[in-house]
Amino acid sequence: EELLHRASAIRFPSDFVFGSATSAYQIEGAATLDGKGESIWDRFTRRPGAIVDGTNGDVACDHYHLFPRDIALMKEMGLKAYRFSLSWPRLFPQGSGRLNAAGADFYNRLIDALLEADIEPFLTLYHWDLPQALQDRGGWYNRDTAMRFADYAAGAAALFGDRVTKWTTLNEPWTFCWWGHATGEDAPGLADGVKGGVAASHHALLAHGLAVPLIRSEARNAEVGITLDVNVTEPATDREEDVEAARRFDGAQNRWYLDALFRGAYPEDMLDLYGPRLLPDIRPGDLETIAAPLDFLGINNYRRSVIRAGTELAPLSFARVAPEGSDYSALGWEIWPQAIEDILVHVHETYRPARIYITENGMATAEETPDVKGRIEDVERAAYYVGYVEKVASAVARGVPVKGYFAWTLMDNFEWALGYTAPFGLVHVDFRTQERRIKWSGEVYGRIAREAPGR
Ligand code: PNW
Repeated sequence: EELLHRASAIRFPSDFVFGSATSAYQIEGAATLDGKGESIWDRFTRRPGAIVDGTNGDVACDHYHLFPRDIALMKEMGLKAYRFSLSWPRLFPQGSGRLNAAGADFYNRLIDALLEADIEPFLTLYHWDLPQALQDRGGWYNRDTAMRFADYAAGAAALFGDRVTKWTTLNEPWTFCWWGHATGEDAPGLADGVKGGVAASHHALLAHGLAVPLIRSEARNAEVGITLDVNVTEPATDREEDVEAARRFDGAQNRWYLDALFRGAYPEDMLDLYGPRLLPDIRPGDLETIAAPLDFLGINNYRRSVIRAGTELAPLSFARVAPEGSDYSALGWEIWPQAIEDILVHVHETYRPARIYITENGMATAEETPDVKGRIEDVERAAYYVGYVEKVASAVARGVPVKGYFAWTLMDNFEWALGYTAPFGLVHVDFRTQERRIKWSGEVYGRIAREAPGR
């Protein structure tokens, strides 16, 4: 097949790692077992209408019990790294204070099994499942949550830092701050507009900055980074109002985080746009804390953002445009492989992070069922991976220091507000039986993982 030929032609440096990514709430299940505390997603999924199919992550992929099988699948596909997150309330049911020993035991067994299988753990501390106990005290609106996160990070680094060297503080602050606090589509489900998104973002970034030096001092040889979902943003037309809307959107999603982390300052145009009425309590020294030097930047990229002037989230006042003639995933996300090369080159040239990992990239389809031969022939997803990985290779060839790539996601799982209706996996999961089977995309991606580095 043509796709397999293209997959086999991809070349990367020999130290480039291919892996897959997941997050705790989306796969673990065991939501109330062994002393785990409640998270904001446990709570939010109970809200009528919050999740399109009325489901939740109570069981999900039952990875809590089935992780040895999941590691065997990674091994079968030839993956060399695994990006996963810790459930904060599984370790600290109240958010801080008492450690739940059974939670620590679970992650110890997971990490040991990964190392045994020669798969490098890339650990993320926060992938959206805030302890509900902290939400009850204001969550990311409360500056104290940043201090609690720092305690949690130090605790986790002390527990696992003898074996884990790759540490990521937050996954996608833009997404969890804005979708959780501005639009309310994600937990904790607050629809407080721009003011909510910006306030949550500042405390999340502060949490990150406070955690960085603590992870370095508690873990051995730690490399510390953060993962952002940054998108190339293009105006839909060259009309002044669309160009301005695209600049505002880029300011909110990309520059707010990148400028703070890499330049120690929020972008002036965004400070002006938000003004005293919408800006949170930003204290002297906060930006210095946030701009703690990083070992790597994680980039999640799925699509590009084509933006025109509109009515969403005033005063950002934008609308998303779906360019004609493009292909779209089942979620209506534009498939545009060039976007991943463009964003890598742009971030490298503008901010010069020491190293970059693509920490997520992947594609949703409609729900899939095995054919008569028991196979899932997800050709579109396989083509998506080949197309995007080719563009990551071009970025490397252009001198961008990309050191690894993680497919989102290892296996079909709980896709947040979309429940189980939007599978992204390299591996199909039958949620009635917990049976797993590697899809065609998993075979193609496995070929890339095994063959592309160092040839
Ligand atoms: C990521 N967008 O979120 C998350 O990190 C994952 O947990 C999630 O399952 C995955 O992407 C797929 O949705 C995103 O609008 C949410 O482009 C939204 C976007 C991208 C990523």
